[in-house]
Amino acid sequence: MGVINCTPDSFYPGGRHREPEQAVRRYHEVVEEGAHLADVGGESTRPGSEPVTAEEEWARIAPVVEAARRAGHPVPLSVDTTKYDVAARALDAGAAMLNDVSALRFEPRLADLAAHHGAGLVLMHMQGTPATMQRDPAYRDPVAEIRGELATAVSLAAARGVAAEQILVDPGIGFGKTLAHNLTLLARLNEFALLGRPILIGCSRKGFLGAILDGPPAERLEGTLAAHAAAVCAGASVVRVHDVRAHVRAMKVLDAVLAARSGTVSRDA
Ligand code: HH2
Repeated sequence: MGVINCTPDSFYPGGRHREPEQAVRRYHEVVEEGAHLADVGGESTRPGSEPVTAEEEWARIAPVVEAARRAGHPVPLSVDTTKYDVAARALDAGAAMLNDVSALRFEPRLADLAAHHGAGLVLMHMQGTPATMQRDPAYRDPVAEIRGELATAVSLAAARGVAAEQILVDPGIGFGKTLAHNLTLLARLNEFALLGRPILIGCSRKGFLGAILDGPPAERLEGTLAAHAAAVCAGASVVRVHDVRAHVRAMKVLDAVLAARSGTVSRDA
């Protein structure tokens, strides 16, 4: 899943596409570089960020939503939003998926929209809100608690008419988690398989990698690839990334190794 952030303030400066032309160009690059999904967002959710209005958020992403429609949706378009109006307009304009970083806590009606449109729905765990989430996050057992909250969100979506096949789950790396929490979630990602839904993971250039590598977001590509490889080995189906080309190449090798492990490739091939 290739990220297109139409924002002036995302945590990774290299991923900020504030001008409409820049964002549209990035959309086409993401597709060309081999992404299977494109995820467009118009509001940063970095720690300490403040929300923008629905009007502003829609104005930011609309050029990309329109470009995807004009291109005939070469890959499904996902919209990273927690707002009903933004989600409704994007789905009406052809988006195929909602990426909700609040797992229906901020706006339960996103489930109604996903049900009505037959759209995909990513339910991502966050403790608190972006403004507060990194102020001393705490869990007794992060895996058990986060899995439990995701199970509740999956049930809520189902109760509002979303079919199980439409739902993906995401433990929300960096969203109300310490370095130790993030590492535990990655190390025990296989335990989220109990939810019975595909797992999406987003480690791309995030702060926990900076804590390990002692470098800014611009210097976290190798760390991102390592974390995503570990996540896929532990069962992740979708990785949300800023660097599509590098991931397509890395995942091609990983897929080949995993195919050999599962015996789908002959030893002589
Ligand atoms: N991470 C970010 C945003 N949306 N969605 C899902 N499902 N999973 C994630 O891990 C995730 C997400 C944060 O990254 P980014 O969009 O690059 O930053 P910002 O929120 O500062 O724009």
